[in-house]
Formats: sequence, structure tokens, C-alpha cells
Amino acid sequence: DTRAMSFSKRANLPNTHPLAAFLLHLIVIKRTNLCLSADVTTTSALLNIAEEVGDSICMLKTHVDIISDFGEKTVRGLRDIARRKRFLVFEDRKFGDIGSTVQKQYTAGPFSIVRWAAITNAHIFPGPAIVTALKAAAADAIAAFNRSVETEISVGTPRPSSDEDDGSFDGSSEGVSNDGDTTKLPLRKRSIVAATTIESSTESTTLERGALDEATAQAENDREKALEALGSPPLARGLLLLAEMSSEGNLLTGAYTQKCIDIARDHNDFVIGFIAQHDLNSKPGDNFITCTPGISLPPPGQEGQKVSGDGLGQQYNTPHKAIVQEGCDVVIVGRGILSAKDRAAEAERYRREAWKAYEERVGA
Ligand code: 6AU
Repeated sequence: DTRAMSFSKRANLPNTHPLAAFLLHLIVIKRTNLCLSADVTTTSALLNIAEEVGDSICMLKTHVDIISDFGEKTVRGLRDIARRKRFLVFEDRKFGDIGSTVQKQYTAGPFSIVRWAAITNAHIFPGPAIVTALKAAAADAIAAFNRSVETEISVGTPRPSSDEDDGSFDGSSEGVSNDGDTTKLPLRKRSIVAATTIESSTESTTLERGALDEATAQAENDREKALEALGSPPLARGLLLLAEMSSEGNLLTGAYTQKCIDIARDHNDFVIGFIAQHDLNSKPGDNFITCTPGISLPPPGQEGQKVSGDGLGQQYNTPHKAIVQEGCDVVIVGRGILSAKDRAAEAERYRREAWKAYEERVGA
């Protein structure tokens, strides 16, 4: 039963996706199961909020199609803050089309999501091919980078020494202006991109599991050391399936939700979890991460008050209800934090509440 299990234990279960394992370790070390929903409309607003609350979150969720000046600066800026403050980037794209179309939406166009977002999400109403198509596109993109590393090794291009000059796979902006085909990048640029990425990915994959566990266990005493031991995120991409929604009258219920679970089980080498309102792990071997939006806290000093909705269909629950009663793992908070006067302090308040609820659930 994953509900009663610590995140560290879940990170080490057999068959845990490397990105999910990384996220679970990160959550434990930073003591945060909070995801910020950075629903802002300019690059500077996005980078400002990431900087302000980065220490309090494990994930930052974007809606890049609402950013009016999205481009190289957005991707590079976000990558740099994510590396420094240690969180994963999740593009809330909600794919929902035939396989061929979603592949292009994932890898090409102005956003080239696959290059900079470790995690994205999809609806399953088009059928399971949406998952296999996105999985294949992610694998292709990663393979293209691996190939360019081999090219670099044989050509002997020196690696850049300054971080300023690099353009890693997860953060590169090159894809923003081309059609997402990495083979079209100039050789040197391509090699640099790949080398940086591969270097950062091997850091964590070559790490001995025992050392990492020890580091995680000691996180309370020495968080910096533990984060260092964790290393960079693996060169992997993960998908969250929308199994349930928070909005009033939504249709993601019953047989639809069950179908979503079936598809996730069939593709647990790519699907790392769900967007859902309660924990959907029910079979032995299920270890999906439940990420839950529609989360809000009453303002400080008005603890008894209930925050119910936004007048546009959104429905809210508290972190405690979502995590303790419903068994959710990561809470996604947007306006609750974004509209606060002191956003860093408010993010901390949500982090504390969500973490306390997790500890209560697992009996820590
Ligand atoms: O905290 P809020 O209400 O300001 O923002 C909630 C965020 C928004 C929604 O697009 C998203 O969460 N969301 C999702 C996601 C994450 O897929 C699903 C859902 O059912 N409800 C929901 O609000 O960015």
C-alpha cells in the first residue's frame, strides 16, 4: 500500500521510473511535496516567481502558451533557476489529439516542450496511442542527443567551460526556433547541448543507491550534501495522465478514470503518475505519483474558513484533505500562492501544511 509508505521507500521500489525516483528523493530531501502552478503571462513574471518560491517546491508547473514573450530567455532562465533551486519543470500541456499530431506538438513548434520540460501531461480521451506516441517522441529526442554525443566524442569537440555557453537538452533554447529536429542544429552547438546533458544525467545514474539512501536519510542534518549526492535529474521524460479533474461537472469519472489507470499500468515506463483528486494505486506494483490541483488554504488568521471555488468552475480542497484523506502525494497550488502579498512566505506555508499532512499520513 503506497499510501502508508514513505516517499523514500517508494523511490526504491523495483520498476520505479528513474524520473519518478528522482522526484521522490528530491521531495524527501527538500521536505516539499508542493508544486507551484506558475500561471503568469510574461517571462519576467515567470522567472521572478520561480526565484521567489523555488526553495519551497519540488516542481514548477507552466502553461507556456499563456506567456506572451516566450522564447530563449524563458527557457534558459527557467533552466538556470531550476538547477540552482532544485525543482523539476512540468509543462501542463494537456495533450489531447491523435498520436501523429501530439508528437509534433511535443517536439516542434515555438515551444519544443520535450527539450525543456521533464514532465508533461495528457488526456486519454483519444485512446492509448496518445501515450505511445508521446513516449516514442521522447525516446527519439533523447536518442538524437545521445547520437550527437557520440559524434562529439569522435570529432573531439571540447566541452564548454562556462555554464553560460551551454544549452542542455532540458533547457536549450535552440529548439525554440527550429522545428524540434535536433539533427538540424550546427554540429558544435549540437555536441555541446548533448555533452552537457549527458554529463549531468550520468551524475545521478552512476551514483550508488546505498550512498543516495544514506544521503536522503541524512537530509535533515545536511540538506546541501544530500542534494549534491542526488545529482542532476536523469535524462528522461515522464508523463502524467489526467484521470480526474478538479472542475465542477467534469466528465473524468468512473469507467473513464479506470481506463486511465489501465493505460498507465501498460506504460509505466513513461507514465509516472496522475493528475487526480485521490490516490489511484490499487494493485500490487502500482507506484504512481498523484498530483492534485484544486488546492487552497484559508488566509492566515482565518483558519476555520472554507475556500470553495473561483466562480469559474474550479473547486478547492485543503492540502490536509487531499493528502491525508484522499491519499494524494503532490499538491499543485496556483492562485493561492500567486495572489499573496508575500509569495515566498505563502509558498512556505503551503509547503509546511502539505509536508505535515504527508508525515501524518505515513505516520512519520
Ligand atoms: O490553484 P489554481 O486554481 O490557481 O490553479 C490550478 C492549476 C491551473 C489548472 O490548469 C491546473 O491547475 N489544473 C489541472 C492540471 C494541473 O492539469 C487539472 C485540473 O483538474 N484542475 C486544475 O486546476 O493551472
